[in-house]
Amino acid sequence: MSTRRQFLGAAALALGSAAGALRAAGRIELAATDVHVRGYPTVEALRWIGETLERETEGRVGLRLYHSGQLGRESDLIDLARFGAIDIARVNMAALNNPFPATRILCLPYVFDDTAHMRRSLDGAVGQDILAKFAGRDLVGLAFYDSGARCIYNTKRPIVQPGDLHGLKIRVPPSDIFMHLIRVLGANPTPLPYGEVYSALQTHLIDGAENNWQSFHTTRQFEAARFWSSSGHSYSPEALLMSRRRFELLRPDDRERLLDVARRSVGYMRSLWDESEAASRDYVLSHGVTANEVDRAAFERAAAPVVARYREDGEVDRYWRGIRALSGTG
Ligand code: GTR
Repeated sequence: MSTRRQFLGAAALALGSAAGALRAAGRIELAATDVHVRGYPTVEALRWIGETLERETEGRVGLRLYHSGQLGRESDLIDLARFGAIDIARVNMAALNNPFPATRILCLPYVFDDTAHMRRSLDGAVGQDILAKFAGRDLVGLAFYDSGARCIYNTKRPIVQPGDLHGLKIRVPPSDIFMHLIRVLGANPTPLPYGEVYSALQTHLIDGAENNWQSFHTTRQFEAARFWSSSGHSYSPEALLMSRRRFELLRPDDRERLLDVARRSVGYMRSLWDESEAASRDYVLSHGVTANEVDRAAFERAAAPVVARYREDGEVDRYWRGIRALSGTG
C-alpha cells in the first residue's frame, strides 16, 4: 500500500512539474493514459484527439499519450486523474464500479442486447446523466467508447452451460459486479490487473478470463487460452475522463474545444471498433482458437440474481428501465 502511495506521489510530482514547464512555455500538453497498446481503438482515438487539438489550436494545445499501461493499472490512473497528476485517463467502467456507483448499471449482465443498443443508451439520457455524475468526484466525463461484448475464454474446455465453468479460476477486473457474476455462474473469480492476465494464464495461476475480441487478441492471451465461448455477458463500456482540477485550469474556450473534440472522437472510435472487432476475431480463429456459442438463455437465467440485487437500488433500477425501454428501437 505504501509503495502504491509512493508511486502515486512520485508520478504526481514528475508529471506535475513536466506539465508546469510546458504550460510556462505557452503550450499546453495534456497527459493522457491508456492500458492498451498502440493501434488499439481507444489509443487511436486518443491520438486523434491530440492531433485534432494540435490542428485546431495551431499547436498551442496538444496531448502526450502514455499507452500500454506505462503509468500503471486503471485503479491508479483514476486516482492520478482525481488528484490532478494526469489530465486524461481512458479506463473501463468495471474499474469505476466500486468508487462510482452510477457506473454499475453499465456493467450489469445482459442489460444491453447488442452494441447498437448500448450506443443508443450511452448517447441518450441515461448515458449523459452518468457522464455528468463524474463531476461530483473530481473528474469530468468526456466521452464513452465501445468495449464490445465480453465473453469467457479459458485454457481447458468449451463452455456451453454455466455448469461447465465449475471449478475454473476466472480472472475478473476489480469490480464487485464481476466478482459476483462469475461466482453465480459457478466459477471462482480472481481479481487481477489487466497487465498481469497474460502471465497468469501462462503460469496457470488462472484458468481463464473474460474480455472482448480485441483485448484477447492484442494481449496475446489467446496463445494460452484456446477456448472462446460467446457468453456476451457484459458490454462494460470505456470511459474517457479528465481531471476536474486540470480541466478548470484551461481557458474557457479550450474547455469547450476539448469537450467538443472528445465528443467528435466517438464516431471515429466506433468505426475503428467495428473494423478491429472482426479483424481480431479472424486473427485468433486462424491461429488455433476454438469458438463456440453458449446456451444464452441458461447464462441469462444464472446471471439474473446479480441484476435483481443491484436493481434493489432506486437509481440502478431507474437506469435499468431507461435502457431496457431502448431495446429494439434501433
Ligand atoms: C478491456 C478494457 C481495459 C481493461 C480491461 C480489463 O476491455 O478496455 O480498459 O479494463 O478490459 O479487463 O481490465
